[in-house]
Amino acid sequence: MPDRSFLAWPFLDDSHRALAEQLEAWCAAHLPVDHSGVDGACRALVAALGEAGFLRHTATGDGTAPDVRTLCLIRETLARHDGLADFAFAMQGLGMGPVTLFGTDAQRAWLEQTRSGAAISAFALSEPASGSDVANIATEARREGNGWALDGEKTWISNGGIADVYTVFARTGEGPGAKGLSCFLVPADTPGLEVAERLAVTAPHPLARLRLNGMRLPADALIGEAGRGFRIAMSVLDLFRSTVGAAALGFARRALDETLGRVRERQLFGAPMGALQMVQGHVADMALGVDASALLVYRAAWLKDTGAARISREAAMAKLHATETAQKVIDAAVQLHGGDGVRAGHITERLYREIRALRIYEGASDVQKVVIARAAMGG
Ligand code: COS
Repeated sequence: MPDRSFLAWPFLDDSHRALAEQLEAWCAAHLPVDHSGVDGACRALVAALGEAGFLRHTATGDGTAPDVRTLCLIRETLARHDGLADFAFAMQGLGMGPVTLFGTDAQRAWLEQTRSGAAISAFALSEPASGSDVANIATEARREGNGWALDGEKTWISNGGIADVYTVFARTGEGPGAKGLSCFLVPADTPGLEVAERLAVTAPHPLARLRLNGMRLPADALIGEAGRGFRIAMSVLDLFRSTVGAAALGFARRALDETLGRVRERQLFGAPMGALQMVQGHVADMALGVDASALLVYRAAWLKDTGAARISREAAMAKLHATETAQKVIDAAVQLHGGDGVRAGHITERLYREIRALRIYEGASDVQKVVIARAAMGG
């Protein structure tokens, strides 16, 4: 059983502690699922998480931000049990993030569906030539008649191919670079929206490159104001970046927990492995890394929940530290499991594959360093 002492920290309150108990019991009964068909597994996970009521925490439905500590707690718990369950949960929040924070009442009607598990959502920001450099988005949205026509390409879109609804960022040209972007709500059956390619990655999940081919949208598809798309994207990422750190924290806790079992049971040189100081050194580094990540993740989440206007710096620190540390913790777990650590299907081998992408998506570690350095230098 992983260390749960963090639940007593002052960043969390009794509602979080009750939710942690409820979710732990649900995970023990339902996870992990079979990952052999990721589309079907994700659809089933969204439906199950919706039915159990957990997806209602991905958005509020009244224009306010969701409780970030709740998102973090759910993500770290799901990730500890099954990375695909964490993915299915998280994308419902990220995909609908622009609608949750900036949508009209009519647009927010979609939230009833994504919060119940009746619809799957996706966040379409990245492009082949614009991943870290969001201000460089090339997809174009032109005003046409009463609405918009969009042309371009989006890639690395999680849930691409299985989503029922997308939030899509495009250049509308009110100003140069970051000042000329807008965000749109796009049902998956919109003519001109095509899945150009499904993408296979280290830890498989639904992922696609999308082509927008003269895609027509009505005027009311615009989310927030035209020209505010960059700020919308950054506000959504500010909210969800600490939750990526939370998922990494869940993977790291699982790796530590598996390692503690291993070093207690495995005999080496006539004694349990854990008696060796070399092994204790690894265990100490892993435990310290996990706690430091948890402190940064729940600090960022608590700040947002208690009214901070912007948490770019704290969310960047949480994501950077938790994902980089989880990679090291999991690597140590693989090492201490010897041959089993790299055996296909072993929990440590799975964690080793699961963690890698988290250092890249929703802002690569390098981008988080830019955000932190700019904040530290006051600009
Ligand atoms: N909230 C609100 N506004 C923000 C903001 C935030 N978190 N971050 C920046 N802005 C505003 C800035 O204040 C600035 O406004 P003014 O022009 O009025 O001064 C404007 O947006 C442009 O900001 P900035 O100059 O910092 O933009 P850059 O082009 O330098 O980009 C980075 C900054 C690199 C941090 C940004 O592009 C980024 O986060 N990239 C990673 C994207 C990412 O996560 N991709 C993954 C896709 S989702 S899986």
